Amino acid sequence: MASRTVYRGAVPGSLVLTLLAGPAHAVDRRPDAAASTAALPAPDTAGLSRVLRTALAQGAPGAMARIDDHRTAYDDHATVHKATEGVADLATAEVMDTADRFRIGSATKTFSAVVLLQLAAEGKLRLDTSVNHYLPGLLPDDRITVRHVLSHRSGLYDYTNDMFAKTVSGFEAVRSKVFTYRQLVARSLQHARTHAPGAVYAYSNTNFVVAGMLIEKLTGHSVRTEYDNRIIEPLKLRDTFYVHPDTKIPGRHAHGYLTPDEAGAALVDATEQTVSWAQSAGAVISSTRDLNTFLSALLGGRLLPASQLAQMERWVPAGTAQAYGLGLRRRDLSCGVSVYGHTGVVQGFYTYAFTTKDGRRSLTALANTSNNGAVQTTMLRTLESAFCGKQTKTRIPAPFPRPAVENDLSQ
Ligand code: REY
Repeated sequence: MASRTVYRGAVPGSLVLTLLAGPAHAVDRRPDAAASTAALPAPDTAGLSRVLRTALAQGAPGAMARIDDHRTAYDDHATVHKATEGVADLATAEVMDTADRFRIGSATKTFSAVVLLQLAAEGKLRLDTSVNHYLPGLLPDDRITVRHVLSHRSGLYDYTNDMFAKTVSGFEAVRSKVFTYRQLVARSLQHARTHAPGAVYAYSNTNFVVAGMLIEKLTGHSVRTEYDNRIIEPLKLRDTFYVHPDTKIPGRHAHGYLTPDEAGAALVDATEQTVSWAQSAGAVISSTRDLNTFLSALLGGRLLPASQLAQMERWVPAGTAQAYGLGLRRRDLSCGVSVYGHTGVVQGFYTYAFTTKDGRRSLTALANTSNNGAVQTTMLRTLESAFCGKQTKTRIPAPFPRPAVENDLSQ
């Protein structure tokens, strides 16, 4: 993708200049373990295929990955690596194809965060203001801010924990339901909050239901309209849709197969569902190409002014070798490279979508099953193949300078 500005909001003058400069002149604001994609080893494409085959051996009907590698900022035509294994549809034996669309689950959260950060750039939203200022009376604690919600530090219980305590019956109970955002928040509020506002990171879908409510309140439009106008149309993402509450994936797509909790039980075709239980937290449909384009544009500075992207990259610790910003996850790989994006889990689909600091090398990988921990762990290794290249033997990663993790959780 060319270094074209697509952000169309009202950005203060100096920020417009930064945006117009595009990725070729974008300035890294802080030290990073691998700021330049030129320094990355070539992707290990044979290793990538081996990882996908392992996912099949562990129970995924199919798996695929696409790497878009823009080696320099001036390189409009990326080198594309595609890998596929197995089938997109068990009934027809149609083989998996990287053009197949699929449900991206929580990678949706990055879309929601981008919309809100554009609204912040337009002066319509302040990150450190109480959610209740914008949505009076919604939450039981005025101290919960927009920033807490976008960084999973609100303490709002994740209502999907009890919704999907039983995997298949929980799914069947909601697959054709249409929820309002308020109904989902109400389910969360039946439980005590998990911690005080701002205290720690605790992943919860409730946060990005609140994000969807904020988008609709501040714009007067549905999240679908805002995703379309601010992201999908400007980036020409032809495989990306928000069709809620429609249940079908438009056009060519992979079927998703949910793994039951009972060992040996047959996979459940979960492709068709409203995804109303997730909406702005997880209901977007996309493709490997579009997710790579989206993340490349985001990290390349073409969706947000630099100051808003910097807010998105204020990290809080979020588990081993990872940190969370605002709707954006950072993963620290064994070779010393950090990558930025999101994972997604929706019934039948595991998604990994990550890009480099400069947005020039992106990977999206999908397995068309879920509720299978072995497959989920295996698919994480696609990141190592894509960004760390060939590694001769398994090694204990040496310590390397990581990008800063924010320890000041006070705000
Ligand atoms: C919901 C359960 C997962 C998935 C979830 N997804 O919160 C959001 C995300 C949108 O982070 C389901 N697991 C499965 C179970 C476990 O039902 N009992 O694995 O498909 O992407």
